[in-house]
Amino acid sequence: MTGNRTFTMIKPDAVENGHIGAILEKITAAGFKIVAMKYTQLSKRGAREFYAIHKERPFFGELVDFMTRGPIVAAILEKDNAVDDFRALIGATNPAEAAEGTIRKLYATSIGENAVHGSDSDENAAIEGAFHFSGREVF
Ligand code: FUP
Repeated sequence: MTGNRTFTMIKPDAVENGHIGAILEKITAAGFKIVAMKYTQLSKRGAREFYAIHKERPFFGELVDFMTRGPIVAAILEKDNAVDDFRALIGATNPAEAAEGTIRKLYATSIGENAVHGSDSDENAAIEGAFHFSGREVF
């Protein structure tokens, strides 16, 4: 069974470059409803926890530095088949490999600074949503 919610972040590069509005427009035009949303900034500790699955990877330090260097928009989105449909909307991790029209193709600059996050499973969507929206009935 596939769930109907996913979690996203508009990352510091896209916020710095003024793409919040355009990215939210793409998201809502694709049929996602915004269930919860906030403009916030990750602490180093928070970023290390959020990306703990990558802690042994060579890019981990850069990833934490990048994700904490400025504000982000965190949101929970709702749509049928949310996780897979949102991954399709954002495109491949590396924008050079992302399909035309995807958010990363349009707004990401590199594999490290790739504009948006999208959960990769229903289980992670619930964990990541709860990380940012603790205390709310979002899943
Ligand atoms: P995705 O699920 O598409 O966000 O990609 P991953 O979970 O594989 O990677 C999470 C984040 O780690 C990426 F958004 C950016 C960063 N990353 C790098 O900086 N270099 C890499 O080679 C792979 C990922």
